[in-house]
Amino acid sequence: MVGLGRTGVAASGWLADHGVRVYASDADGRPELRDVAEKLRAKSVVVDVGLHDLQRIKECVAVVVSPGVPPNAPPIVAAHAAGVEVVSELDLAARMLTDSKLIVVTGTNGKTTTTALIAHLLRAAGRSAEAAGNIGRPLIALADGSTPLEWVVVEASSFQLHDSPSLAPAIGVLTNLAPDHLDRYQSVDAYYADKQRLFRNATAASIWMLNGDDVGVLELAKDAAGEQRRWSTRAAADAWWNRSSNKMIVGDREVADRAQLPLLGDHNVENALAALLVVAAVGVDVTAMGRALETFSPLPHRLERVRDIHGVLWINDSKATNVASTRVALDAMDRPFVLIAGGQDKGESFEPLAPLLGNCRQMIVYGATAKKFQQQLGNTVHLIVVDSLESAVRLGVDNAQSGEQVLLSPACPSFDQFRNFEARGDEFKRLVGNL
Ligand code: UMA
Repeated sequence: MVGLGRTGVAASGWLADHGVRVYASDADGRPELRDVAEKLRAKSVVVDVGLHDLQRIKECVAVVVSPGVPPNAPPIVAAHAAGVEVVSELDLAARMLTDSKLIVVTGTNGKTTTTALIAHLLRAAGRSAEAAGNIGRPLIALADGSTPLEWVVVEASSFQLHDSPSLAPAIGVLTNLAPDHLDRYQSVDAYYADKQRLFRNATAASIWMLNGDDVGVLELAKDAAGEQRRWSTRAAADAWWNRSSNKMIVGDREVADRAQLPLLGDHNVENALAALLVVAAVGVDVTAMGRALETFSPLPHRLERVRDIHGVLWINDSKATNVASTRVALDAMDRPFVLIAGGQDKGESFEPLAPLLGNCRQMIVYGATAKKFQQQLGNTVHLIVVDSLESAVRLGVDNAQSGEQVLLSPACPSFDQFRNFEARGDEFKRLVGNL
């Protein structure tokens, strides 16, 4: 097992519990890995923290790779050179979940909400269903030998798809495509090529749900075997949003009113249409799904309303780790706002944000990309550079006026100052909670 984050711990533990001899290692020597190592050693896993023993890795029968470990990392290069099969934890788990049908959701943005919505709607319809994968719960956790689920809804990142040769979704969903992860991929095309691996085991029985408004999505899917259905927020499609009546429609049925969806931003209508298309394909009566949409709880860190303080609404969108995701958030702002952004540089240009900053009264930037924001957007918007998220929140309090919003939507990964986007969002909520 290469990498000992959430995935590595779950997969190593599962394999050891099932009688497999496991060597697990993590290049990082951070203190919390010592506890992790002790727990795994108690299951007879051989563990190295702070190094990968490449010789051992070359002698393994297979390597399970964590999503955050890039293909050019020394342990992966060594495994390939020695002819050792390299698979993702997702692939390992999918091979074990033979009694469940898989719904696999990928795309640049919207995949977590769509995944959670599908599982929620299926459960509301009385089906047994759970969500797992990139959403934060390793898929292997569902292969625990208990009563098999009818449906497993898997959020798959491009990193996970890269090493998942046996993943064969009954239903696959592609939400949208935009440049992302350019710190890991040499080109946008290489990133899209990993997304296209969703279709690699397509058969005539496969069903693909596609964003009909995204030409890149349609292009990527065009040669995939199976049936293709589309959703649209612009024109009639298999599922679509009729803006004049404000209804979401599946086939010839009006399923719900836009107002029944308890989520900020019209991009969430797209996510809801995708989810409705999926449950309709499963055979659920979609006319009952309007009520089910109403009971969906918004996910943390995605346009999450945090608090209203003296008429100023604070919104946590820490999950926005790329420009496309922040564009979606800006599009959802319906009143003047202060924007907080910044973080690690993953090579993207911030200029595509400019056309959406008309209502932005002030932009506060921090972190490794602060100067880059200033260079690229300093002439478009009133922009202030600060040293930390905490300083940004303090400045936001001083400057936001009643009737406005303060939005944290960083457009960057968090790793320059935080463990991950969840830690960044939690810190934002803590700071806002203390105001
Ligand atoms: N490491 C090595 N050697 C290396 C490089 C890294 O040992 O050469 C180690 C790191 O020190 C780290 C581990 O490998 O300890 C990598 O772990 P990981 O980053 O894969 O983290 P996990 O905790 O296993 O989380 C992963 C996903 N993380 C990533 O894809 C970066 C989580 O997605 C996912 O929820 C989890 O598996 C459960 O399936 C997070 C994410 O940011 C949410 N995903 C990206 C996104 O949504 O944009 C793709």
